Amino acid sequence: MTAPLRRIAVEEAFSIPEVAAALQRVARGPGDSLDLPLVRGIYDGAPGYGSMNFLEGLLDIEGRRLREMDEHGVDMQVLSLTAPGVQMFDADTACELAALANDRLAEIIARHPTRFAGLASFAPQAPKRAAQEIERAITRLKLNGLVVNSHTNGEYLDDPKYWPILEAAEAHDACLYIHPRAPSDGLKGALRDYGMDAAMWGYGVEVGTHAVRMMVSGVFDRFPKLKICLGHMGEAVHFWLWRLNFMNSRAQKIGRSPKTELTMAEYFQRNFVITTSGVEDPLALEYSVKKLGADNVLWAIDYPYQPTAPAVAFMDAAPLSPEDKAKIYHRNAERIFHIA
Ligand code: VNL
Ligand code: MN
Repeated sequence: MTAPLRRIAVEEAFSIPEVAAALQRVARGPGDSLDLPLVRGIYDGAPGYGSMNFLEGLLDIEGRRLREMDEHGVDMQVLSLTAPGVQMFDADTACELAALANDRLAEIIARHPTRFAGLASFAPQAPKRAAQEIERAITRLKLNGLVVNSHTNGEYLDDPKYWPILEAAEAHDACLYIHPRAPSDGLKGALRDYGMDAAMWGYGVEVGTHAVRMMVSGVFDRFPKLKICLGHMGEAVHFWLWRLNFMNSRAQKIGRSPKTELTMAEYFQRNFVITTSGVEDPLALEYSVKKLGADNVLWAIDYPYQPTAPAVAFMDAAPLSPEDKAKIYHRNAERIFHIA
């Protein structure tokens, strides 16, 4: 028997009491954002979500979480402030809480440098201040990358007003994890019913749409070195590349899509990596590795929303070469997120 591979899980959610309290205020406020059912459930005890104890799992980082990591042989979690992050707050509150969350994250990592790494939060509501926070978080706090929870007030990162964020991410070689939140008001109509708002379907529609907007708009011609990470087996975008290519080149010819330097498949290959969070399907993994290459797939659990044991069992059992498994379990994470 060879020694077990180092296991680095890269989409692992946490929170801090100050952000949880601010989300409780959002939960008690008005509005009909599709994020509210989950926010009310987790942060204000509305029936349903409460029974799953997510809040305790999000807040207890150095106790319960480390014990579960030890129990299942998870060497490291790359932590990110849980969705919707700071993106439902006013700009000033969002900037303040993003910085506070980043400071706490850096403190946790300093106490457990072999067990935790972290992705920095920022407030897209204030793009210039967000770019400054990105710089601070990467250069001073030494965080490992960035997280954004998809849309902000119904807007997406292809919008030029957000380009200071993309510019800062690219300049600091900070991979931007586009994590889900519920679909924006523009998308939500058919997704309000039957629990389709959240992880079952709505999250993938939201983030997949976000990724396609960025590819089709030509943002990657402007920021060719920008790296985007998509969870949940790429939110299925790469299952769609053939059709995206075909129809986008047709749309470019007839003037419906902007001209781009590369094809959609080339952007996906150059500018994206994906993770296995919450999709423990061997066939989906096999397709992903064949389509994108083993260098572009990273392992994740999606703690505390997904149980750890099956995520480990899934990757342990995956029919991959030892070389490819090492890439997916840890080497790609070390490269993409600058982990020693
Ligand atoms: C869920 C899953 C929620 C993964 C998440 O963030 C997440 C969920 C709020 O099952 O509700 O990252
Ligand atoms: Mn997640």
